[in-house]
Amino acid sequence: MARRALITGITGQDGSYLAEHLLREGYEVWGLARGQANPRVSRMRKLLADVQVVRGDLLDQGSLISAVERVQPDEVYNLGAISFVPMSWEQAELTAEVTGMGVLRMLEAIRVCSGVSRGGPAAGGQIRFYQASSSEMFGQVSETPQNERTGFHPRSPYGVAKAYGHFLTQNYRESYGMFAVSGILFNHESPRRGAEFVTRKVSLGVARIKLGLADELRLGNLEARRDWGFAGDYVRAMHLMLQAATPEDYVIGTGRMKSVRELAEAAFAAAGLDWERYVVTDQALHRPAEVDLLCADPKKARVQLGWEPTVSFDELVALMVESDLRLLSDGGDPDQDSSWP
Ligand code: NAP
Ligand code: F7E
Repeated sequence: MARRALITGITGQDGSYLAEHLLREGYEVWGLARGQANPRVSRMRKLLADVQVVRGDLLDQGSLISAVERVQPDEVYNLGAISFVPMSWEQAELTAEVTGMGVLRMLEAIRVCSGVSRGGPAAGGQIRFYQASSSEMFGQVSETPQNERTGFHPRSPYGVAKAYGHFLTQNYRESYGMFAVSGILFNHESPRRGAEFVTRKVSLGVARIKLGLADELRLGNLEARRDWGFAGDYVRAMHLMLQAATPEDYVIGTGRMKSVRELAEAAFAAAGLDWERYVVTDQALHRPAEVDLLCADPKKARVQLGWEPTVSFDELVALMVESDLRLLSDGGDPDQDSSWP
């Protein structure tokens, strides 16, 4: 019988790549989707016709229990979150509820449905759980590169909520013997990235300028440095973590970092343009507390999981710019679900 996976955050970037990967691996894939008439669900269904949808919301404990009871998954991937860092200052409480407490609700749904009791011995249960932890937990970094033992100093309500979910996942592993792991993933991008994140904002900006639809691109802090990889590579790591013999947490990244300035330079160059003619910096796009740099040490994942990234920074930037040039030339509307500047 096919193994069954339940993915929260199925309408997001990672949800779509992970679903494709698991379908290729022969899984029966279920996506948890929220809302009564969520337009992202119908778009997801067009892209991923073989994914089955179960209704549920990370804010609603009962809905998660019902989803786990209905799907009877072998593996649960908790990718659902409010994931845009600036939004976490504007809606800090909601971010805590979805991105932080949502992890507790999902773990409780699994614990209850697996019959793992509070007082009894650490029996574990059969359902394997993946939590989408983030390099934003490192925040103001204490060492570079960052590995599984590096301490956390989150710099946003988002980073704080992710740290709660991370420690809780560890705690359920230690308290109940559950196979519950966190992937501490560094920034990963693709043509399916939300238009509010900087890589996609840049690739769309370049495409608009190239096609004569805009004449400038407004950005915030050009000096911030990130370790950017390709989302398609990173979802393979999520799956590998749940196939391991023992439940452990892993850092996933490329081990190379670039600045936002270098990102802009590479993206404009990919379209034959000089970035300095078009990029305008805007103080309003700076964050109340910035994460200056993030750079992964993915050695543990390479050695223990055999995981390696396959797409370089330059290849990633080129593929995003090419994709957005095609999308806009064909009259596509990438901003339909993004109201961020
Ligand atoms: P994304 O594109 O922003 O997707 C977020 C998903 O969460 C969407 O499907 C959204 O569904 C869902 N969601 C929001 N609120 C929800 C709620 N109350 N209940 C259930 N689902 C809800 O994020 P992503 O880039 O794919 O990232 C996936 C996960 O990895 C997130 O947890 C993110 O924080 C984490 N992460 C991402 C990166 C990265 O670089 N991409 C790095 C480290 C960690 P709707 O369509 O209903 O809004
Ligand atoms: O910003 C700077 C900004 O919004 C990257 C999420 O997936 O990865 C992501 O979080 C950097 C920051 O991603 C603009 O200040 C400059 O330093 O693309 P971003 P993020 O905040 O790193 C982590 C790992 C996650 O877990 C998150 O869910 O770029 N920057 N100018 C800008 N950023 C944006 N968005 N827009 C600008 O105009």
